[in-house]
Amino acid sequence: MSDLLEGLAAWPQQDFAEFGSVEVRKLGKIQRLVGSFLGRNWVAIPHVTHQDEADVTALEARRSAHNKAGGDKLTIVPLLVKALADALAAFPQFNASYDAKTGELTLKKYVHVGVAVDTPNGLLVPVIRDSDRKSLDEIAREIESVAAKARTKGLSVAEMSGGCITLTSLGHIGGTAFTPIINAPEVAILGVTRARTVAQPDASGARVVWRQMLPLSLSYDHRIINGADAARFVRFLIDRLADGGLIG
Ligand code: CAO
Repeated sequence: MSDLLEGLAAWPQQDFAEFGSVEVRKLGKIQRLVGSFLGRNWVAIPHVTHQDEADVTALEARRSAHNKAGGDKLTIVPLLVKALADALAAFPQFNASYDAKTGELTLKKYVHVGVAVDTPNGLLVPVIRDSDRKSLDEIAREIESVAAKARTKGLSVAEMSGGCITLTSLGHIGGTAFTPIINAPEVAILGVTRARTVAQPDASGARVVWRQMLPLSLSYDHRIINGADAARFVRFLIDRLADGGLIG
């Protein structure tokens, strides 16, 4: 890994107090650990991020009806976990891990989806095991409970291990697109930002209709996945999200 930095200038050392008043804070253990993983992954994996938008107008109408009918509240995150589980079954090279030392690609027959959770101590990624075999309500309940646990008590290593792909959603905050960093040893990560309502021509082109568009940002390991496959993977997600059928 250190060879990758060869030839680069040393990190700038500065006494910031020379320029004005400062406060020095030590980063927490989790933030430092997560930061070291992110730094490694960013440097060691050739990332490309594919951007697209899913028309979620029908899905959002069904989700809103589902939530109004009572029962467990559904956000778009469990729907995305379900769509990702379907996409991993259709595109096995996305459900894989690559060992550059041996040149071996391990293809996984299980589907465990990680969901990034923003906590006061840093970013944690609990894994929803067997996402392909769980109902939408089960996934929604599990995300809610594991996210609450991540924010209050923290998570065990076991609860954050074994993920096949990660979902990172900033949609409740905003954004139009971003470049998420792959959570090694996975080979792809899906980032989601805020859905927006846009005016578009209808199929005939004669009328303008309002559509809800969800921005998707898929970062992938270009050693394993080529751009065309990434575009097909995201297209698959878009089709899965467009028909509203994810909500039974
Ligand atoms: N577009 C528009 N609104 C969205 C949305 C989107 N893409 N995604 C979520 N929302 C809305 C939800 O519908 C909900 O709205 P209402 O309360 O009005 O129904 C609201 O935002 C709150 O969402 P939430 O955060 O409570 O729940 P969630 O299921 O969307 O997300 C979780 C759960 C755990 C993924 C999220 O809370 C979280 O921690 N995300 C941060 C991940 C992160 O930091 N990633 C960065 C990694 S890189 O550093």
